[in-house]
Amino acid sequence: MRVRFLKIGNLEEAMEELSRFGEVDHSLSSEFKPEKFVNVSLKIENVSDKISLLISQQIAKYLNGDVLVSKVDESGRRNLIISVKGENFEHLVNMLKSFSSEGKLLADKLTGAMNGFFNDSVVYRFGRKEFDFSKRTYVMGILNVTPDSFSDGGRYFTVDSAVEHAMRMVEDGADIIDVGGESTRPGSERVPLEEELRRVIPVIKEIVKRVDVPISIDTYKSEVARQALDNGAVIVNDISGLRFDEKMVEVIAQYSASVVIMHIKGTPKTMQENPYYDDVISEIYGYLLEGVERAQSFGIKQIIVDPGIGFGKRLIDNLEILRRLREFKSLGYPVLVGVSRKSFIGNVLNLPVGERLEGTAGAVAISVWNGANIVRVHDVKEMARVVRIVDAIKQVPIKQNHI
Ligand code: 7PM
Repeated sequence: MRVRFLKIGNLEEAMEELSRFGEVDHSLSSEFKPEKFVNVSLKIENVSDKISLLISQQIAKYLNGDVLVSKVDESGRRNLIISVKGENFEHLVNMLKSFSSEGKLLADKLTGAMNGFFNDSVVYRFGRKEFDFSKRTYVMGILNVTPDSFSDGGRYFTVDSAVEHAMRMVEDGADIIDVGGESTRPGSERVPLEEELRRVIPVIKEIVKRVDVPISIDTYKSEVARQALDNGAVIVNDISGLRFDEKMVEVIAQYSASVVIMHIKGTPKTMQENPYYDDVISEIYGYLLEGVERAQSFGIKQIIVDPGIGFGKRLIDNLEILRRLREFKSLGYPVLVGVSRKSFIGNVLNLPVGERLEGTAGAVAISVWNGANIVRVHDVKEMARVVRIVDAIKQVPIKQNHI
């Protein structure tokens, strides 16, 4: 006799396990359905009393699952945690759909969250290149064009050497080049607009001629974004998640560009002064959702979300975000993560920035394992290898040899 726990996280894994089970004795078994071996647990926040009651009753009576319902808050809303079998999740969604307009809205959100969490069925087009996030994880190479850049000591701030570095990163496996002219290091002062433009625009002009990967501009200033997009950049990487400059969202929409919406608590100058969260994942999730809705309302299609490692977070927050990264996939958009050489790695290993390659590799591996679609890194050659081995272990693309 032997006993072994099975780790079945999704339908593919359930199908694979059942396919090697051999012949089933149907007279003694439940109905043969792989969905039954996958459990879905999720949190539903801020729903009406009516919907809460409906879900609670349905789960208790028909769906053979579990449900936790909070007391109503001041505005008459409740939070729920539900846990149901895969197949019953579908029943719940269908039941909600036909209940009311609020039910239909929730049903759509549940379906979206389900798809985001369990698959990566998103394909984006950046310039001439197609990014199929179900196929593999992509690498964004960091090009700092700041004289005080902490990680390359300002070695790459002349146009020529910046371009050379960009080309080298592409050779090493970068799928995107992220150009930034303002250090957002904790405590750093803002760079004047003219200075930021002087740093990034000549570099962007030159690298779009020389490399064929998409260029993103790392800025929270709409004028920098506008000129970068005008000169060939196609993605705006906004560390403020569209909040520091109210014109940013319009500019991105105007150029039909893509956007990275990142979470930050506070501003780069103040963010590490005593950050605190009651519920770090929930707070970041809410912030990103607001940014996503803002972008959507302006017609922006290609949205990427990023929890913003190190931007107003304590060590334990950064570690929890990486451990629970997959939760952000319920937003339904590709997830980007930037862990490269960051101080949380220095804090764990007690090592200076020049000694964080292995720590970065570990954090990148965990990010990819937990669902990151793009990793933003300095050490492209090494991290592209890390990404490839983790993708292989994850079976991305999924092995299609069962059933
Ligand atoms: C000094 C300190 C310079 C820290 C630069 C940094 C992210 C980002 C940065 C990120 C996205 C760095 C950071 N980090 N954009 N820009 N996500 N989307 O380590 O994590 O490069 S700046």
